[in-house]
Amino acid sequence: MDQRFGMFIHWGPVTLRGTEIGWSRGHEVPVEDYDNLYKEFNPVLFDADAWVKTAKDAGMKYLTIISKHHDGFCLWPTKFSDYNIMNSPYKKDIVGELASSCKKYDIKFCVYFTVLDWHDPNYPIHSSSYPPSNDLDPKANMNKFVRTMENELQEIVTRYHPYMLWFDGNWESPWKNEYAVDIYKFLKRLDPNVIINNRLGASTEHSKLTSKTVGDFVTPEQKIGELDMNTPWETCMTICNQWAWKPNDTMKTLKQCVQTLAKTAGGNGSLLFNVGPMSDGRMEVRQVKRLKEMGEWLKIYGESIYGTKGGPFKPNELFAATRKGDKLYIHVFEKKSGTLTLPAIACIKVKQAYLLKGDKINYTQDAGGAVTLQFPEQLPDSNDSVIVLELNANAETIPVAS
Ligand code: FHN
Repeated sequence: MDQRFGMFIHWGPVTLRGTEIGWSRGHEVPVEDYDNLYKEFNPVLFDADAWVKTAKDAGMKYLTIISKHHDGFCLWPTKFSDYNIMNSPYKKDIVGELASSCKKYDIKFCVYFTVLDWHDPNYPIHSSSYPPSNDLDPKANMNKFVRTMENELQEIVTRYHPYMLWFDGNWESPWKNEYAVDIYKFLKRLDPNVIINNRLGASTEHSKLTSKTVGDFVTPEQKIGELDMNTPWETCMTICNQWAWKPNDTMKTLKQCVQTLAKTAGGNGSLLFNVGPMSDGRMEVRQVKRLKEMGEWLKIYGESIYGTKGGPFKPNELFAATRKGDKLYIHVFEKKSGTLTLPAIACIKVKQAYLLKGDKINYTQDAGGAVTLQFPEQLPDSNDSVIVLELNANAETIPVAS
């Protein structure tokens, strides 16, 4: 959770069509076509170091690569399915190359792994639909399917030693929580330190803990999670709209990107920000540029994100707050007027206030503890200017303001 910001990468042969990974199978792309795209998949411009360097320059601390998505195609040389990268013209271990590059650039290497697999004959559902189809294939065999899953996960954990495993596709009826509990224990036996998200347990609820949750943190999707000081959470979100690459897809502005990160950290959560590389192996230049711009912001303001806690104030359109030790960081998104009055922080005194890496800020604090900040004529950053309040106590102990 202290890492706060990671790269998510959705990629595969589907990028040859620019449609959504998994879900376009049997819809925009007929199944027969989709399942044979790997025979044309040859991303000769793929450069693992370039992808990892893009993450590093963005200020990201971890990277999560799709090893297998709902379409069943494996981006690593697995012994347990012929439907893998070594049977494509490309014939290189994408997952392995990214694992080595992450090590080289000190980026924590993480792996996405789908539970459901519409391509595997032993998984009873073979078509992408939501709500899921109830037409279960009687010839399928879930026990064999779960064993294949264990074998493939053993390959991934013992070969690439992922820091975190990001499961997904846990909402269809063939998947039972018993399988999830067994797999969770199996993985923690393989590597007690591996972190596992909450999409292993059989559930459609991703944003909060439930009695059936199997995993270590919750995963709101395409929205910023609620402020929560107890349950670890990580929002996953696309820098464009589609998870896999789509030509001319709408890309988020720098203000949207920076404020999404700050509001996520302000909610005490982390952001897993998704990029969909192209079929030739390159990430779009405009997306790399946008990520670099986020990195420029973090070079100045990173102290107010990495290793901080969220709160005590709820993030909103005007500001969010993060905290570490005796420092409270106010992320100012918009200057509606010349001042900003914060909810009262009882019995705690503000010793001084200043722009992070900048000038002093004038402020008053009333008897009830409410602080009013005097904004300078011009705020240094129109996307998010950070004001530091040094307190006479540990900011992390302040209860969340109701
Ligand atoms: O179906 C997937 C989708 O393709 C994508 O992988 C996202 C990423 O979190 N998860 C699922 C939708 O909830």
